[in-house]
Parts: sequence; structure tokens; C-alpha cells
Amino acid sequence: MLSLFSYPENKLPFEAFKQKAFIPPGMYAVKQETLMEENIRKTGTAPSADSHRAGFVNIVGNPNVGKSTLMNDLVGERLSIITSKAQTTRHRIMGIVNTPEYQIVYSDTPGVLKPRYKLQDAMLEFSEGALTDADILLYVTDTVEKADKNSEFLDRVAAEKVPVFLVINKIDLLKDNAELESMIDGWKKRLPKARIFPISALEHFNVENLRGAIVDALPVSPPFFGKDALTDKPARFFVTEIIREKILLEYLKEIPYSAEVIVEKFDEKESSIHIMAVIYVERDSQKGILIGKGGAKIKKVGTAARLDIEKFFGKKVFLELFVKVEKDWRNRENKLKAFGYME
Ligand SMILES: Nc1nc2c(ncn2[C@@H]2O[C@H](COP(=O)(O)OP(=O)(O)OP(=O)(O)O)[C@@H](O)[C@H]2O)c(=O)[nH]1
Ligand SMILES: [Mg+2]
Repeated sequence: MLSLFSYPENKLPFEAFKQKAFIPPGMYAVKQETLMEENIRKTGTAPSADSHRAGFVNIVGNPNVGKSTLMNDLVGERLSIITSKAQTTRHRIMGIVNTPEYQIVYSDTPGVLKPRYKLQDAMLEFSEGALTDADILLYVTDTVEKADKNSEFLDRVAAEKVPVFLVINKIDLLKDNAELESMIDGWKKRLPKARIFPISALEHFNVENLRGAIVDALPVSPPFFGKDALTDKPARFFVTEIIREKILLEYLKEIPYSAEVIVEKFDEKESSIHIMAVIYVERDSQKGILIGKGGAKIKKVGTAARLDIEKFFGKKVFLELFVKVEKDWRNRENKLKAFGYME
């Protein structure tokens, strides 16, 4: 098996990488249970309280660079939704990794952008909040964006007191090492104190190395959550996110950005879950587009969402979807509060 090593100590094994001599795309290499089992096997017993380590590892960066893809890979579960559209993530979502020795609380955050409406103000607040309470900060960029994008936010990252790991994602899109090296040189100037990790989150390349560095940098601390916790969000949240993902995938332009999903009923039985959800849009015209001719579009969204929700919960799911109009909700504070974006 190919050994993964970090820049700058070694050159990246690009040839092997290109030949896919590593874990295949789409597979999360480490499942939580495996991690647990491995650690118990290695240590035999649980660690003592004064050597337990725990910390918040906050993942920030511009839209669409792969923050959610990376968090899912690090956690080993599909907690955050991922699409090719910018501004997919709207909340701060925690993904927790537990072993007997440590607890890592990852936070995925919305991509940083200049707010044009109140919803985006709230999204930016989630990202900025993640700068204030990190034990380790992962600033994610990709091989497409330039180092001067969003420089105000980057200045704040550069001024961080905690360790900053600069993650250059999507290196699978690069031609060769020379291209990568010049990119790294540029970033070294921009964030001189940061450790640099070129990775491909999608192809799970060099992610283990990043994980190891995170574990090494964790402070000694008792756990922040129960040792069986996976996330800070309730089950309903993941239902709304999965439906929103299907909307992002199915519709063009403003529709996905004008849509919010609220779960009104979540009735869980031993072997099935009955869910009723409402999709809110901002205008009547959007409602028509969302539903589609004879309800064809919404049916497609419902089926795709149901299949994923069944996978997520491991149970049969009955999903009812309704579409309602909530005029201009993205700019109304009371609606943003009701939808969980503001306190
Ligand atoms: N080629 C390539 N694409 C990737 C990689 N990681 C993520 N992507 C793709 O980049 C797109 C955005 O990924 P996300 O994980 O949703 O990005 P994000 O930073 O969370 O985006 P926002 O939530 O909108 O801020 C998706 O189409 C991913 O499949 C990678 O390593 N290589
Ligand atoms: Mg995201």
C-alpha cells in the first residue's frame, strides 16, 4: 500500500496517485467503529483522564473549495451535504470523532462571502465564529482559487494564535508536482506560519497525514461531548439537509438559494420513520417551478431524498413534501430565527 507523506518533507507520489494506488473515491477510509476498535486493541485499556485529549478543529474557507467533503472524510460519515454549487452549507455543523484517547470536534462552516442578504449575514457569522473558538484551524483552499481571494478573512486567519493548517484541496486536478510547488510557494508567503497539506478530499489522498497532524496537535482536555456523540445536530436537521441537497442538484439559478426546508413531523417507529417536511420559497413563481408539471419535479426530489434518508437512518422512510411561500424570508429576521439561523 502506498505510504502517504506530507509536504515539504517529501515530494508527493504523483505518479502513484494518478494511477489510483490508494483508497478508491467515494469510500470513507476510516469508520468510527474501526477507529475505536483499533485503539482499544492497541492500548488494551481506556486512557487515564489526565492524558485524554480533545479539541475543536474548525474548517473554514471560501465557498466550494471542499470543506464539507473534507469533514465527511475526516469523520467517516456523510454529515454535511455536498454539491458543485457554491453556498451549499448554511450552518455550522459539528462532526465528532471519538477514540478512547481523544475526541476531535470538527466544525464544517459555510463558505465565506460578502453578504447580500440577511441569511448570508447569518452564514458569515457561523464562519467568523469558527475563528474565535478553534483549537486548530483548518483553512481550506483549492487548486483553482487564488491566494488573494477574500483577503480580509485571510488576514484574520494569519493572525490566529492557534495552529493553522492550510489545506490545499483538489490536487487531483493538477498536472504535476511543479504546478503544486509554485502554488505552495505562493501560499507560504500569504500564510507563513501555517503548516501546508496538499490533499484531495474527494480521492482521500493525503488525508490520513492531515488527520495524524491534527491528533498530534490536540490539547490535553476532557471530552466536550459524550464519547458516543457523532454531531451536535438533531436527526431532523439531517433530513432537512438531505432534501436541500436534492433541491440544489435539481434546480437552477435562484431556486435552491431561495428554498428552506423545515421538518414538521418526524415520527420514528422501530422499523420506519414518517416524515412531513415543508419547502419554503420566496415567491409564487418559484413554487410553480419547484413543483413542476403535474408535480413531476417535486416527486423526483422526494424520491431521491427518501432514498438517502433511508440510508442515513437505516430505516424505511415515508416522506411527504409540501411547498409553501414565505415572502422574502431570506431578509426577514423573524423568519431567520424561526429557521434556526439566528438566536
Ligand atoms: N476534483 C475535486 N473535487 C472536489 C474535491 N473535494 C471536493 N470537490 C468537489 O467540490 C465541490 C464542492 O465541494 P463541497 O465539499 O460542497 O465544498 P464546500 O467548501 O463545503 O462548499 P460550500 O458549502 O458551498 O462552502 C463538489 O462538487 C465536490 O465534489 C477534490 O479533492 N477534488
Ligand atoms: Mg459545504
